[in-house]
Amino acid sequence: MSYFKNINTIQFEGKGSDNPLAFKHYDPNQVIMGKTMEEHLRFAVAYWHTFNANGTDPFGSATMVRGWDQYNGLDRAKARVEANFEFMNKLNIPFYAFHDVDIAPEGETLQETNKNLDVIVALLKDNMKSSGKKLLWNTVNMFSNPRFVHGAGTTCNADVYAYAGAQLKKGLEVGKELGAENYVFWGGREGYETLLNTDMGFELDNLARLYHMAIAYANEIGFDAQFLIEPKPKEPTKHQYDYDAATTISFLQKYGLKDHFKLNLEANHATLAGHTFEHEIRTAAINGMLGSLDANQGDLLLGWDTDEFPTDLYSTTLTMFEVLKAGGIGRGGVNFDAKVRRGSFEAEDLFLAHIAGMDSFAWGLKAAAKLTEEKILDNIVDNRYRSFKEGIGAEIVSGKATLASLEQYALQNNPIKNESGRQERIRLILSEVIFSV
Ligand code: XUL
Ligand code: CO
Repeated sequence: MSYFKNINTIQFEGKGSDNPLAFKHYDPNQVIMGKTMEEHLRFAVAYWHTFNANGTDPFGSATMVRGWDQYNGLDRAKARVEANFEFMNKLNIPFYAFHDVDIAPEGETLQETNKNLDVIVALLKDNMKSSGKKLLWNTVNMFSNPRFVHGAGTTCNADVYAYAGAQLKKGLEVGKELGAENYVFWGGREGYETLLNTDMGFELDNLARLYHMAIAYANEIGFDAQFLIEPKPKEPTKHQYDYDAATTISFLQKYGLKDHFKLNLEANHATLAGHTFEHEIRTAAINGMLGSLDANQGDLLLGWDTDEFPTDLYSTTLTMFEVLKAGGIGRGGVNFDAKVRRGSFEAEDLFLAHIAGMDSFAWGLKAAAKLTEEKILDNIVDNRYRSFKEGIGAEIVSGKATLASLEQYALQNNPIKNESGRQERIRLILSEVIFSV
């Protein structure tokens, strides 16, 4: 059965094309800096936004009725599997990502839930085999069900903690069964509302215990996916523990977990934390912690996670510049953790939105490659720090300098001269590069 009958396979037609259902920039086979675009970008479809979301918001009900909505329960779950592979095939997207509850309905008991998962995982596995599509990552949703009202790994209720452990165990088994490249932890309810009723230190100790158990179990079953933590500063909790890349890295370091994890960074989470996406990526990269990307964008006028498809070329360019600088995304990918707007309710919009995201990232990649190959920003940065290449600067970098030698130098170096950072000029150069590719 086809769920997107009126849509044909989306082809690369190039910049001259006026076909909305074609790529203008994403040419999977185009080689850039020694790798194809497909290898650089490793795009993934986010199951939850594309096959589960229906346009509901806090003020209104669903606006989107999809082909699979004619079914219920496990039948609908099976229909979504079919739709997922048709969608990936038609868009030529190699990866997908899901939460356990996205792919199979929760039962009345853990036993029933796991049975439902087994049915769908077997179906996914068959489809992956015949289509060659891969799982970028899976995760378990330990935030939607009311049992997680006080958290999962950071709950005050040991029975809930035990349930979370059981759910996580199954998630790791599912990941292994489907050969997931990564396994993601996003702690939606791992945070708190008020210290008046919260033992923060104890909650963090417990969260670390859960991660240690996950590492032990993955080793035991031979699940070799890269573990990723996805930082977010708030929403749904007020103070989320994995606030941003830096906070998450220090947590991992404190608990002896750093070697077992990398980060899954999301653009809109970065902006909620008061950072740019490129800041978060650079922070991860300089600590050897860049894992994968959740690609989306927020709205400057709204203070919550709007999960829009990424179309801001300055952001996609700087994102891909950071990725190239870090030597690539490795086992990670560019996962569209993004949803069509409530008013974009037609099935065709799912395609148009992914095309917009993929073309924007491909465009960004081309611009980033030009910035990198022509050393446009590198030359600017190198020149800016040139005082550390010789004289007193070289002594500082080599470790020869002492406070006394710095004082001796400073005493005879008067006046000190600074140079302009030329930010405005550089921004215009960036615009020129983006619109030249
Ligand atoms: C929530 C979010 C999640 C994670 C996976 O803001 O980004 O969808 O990516 O749980
Ligand atoms: Co995300």
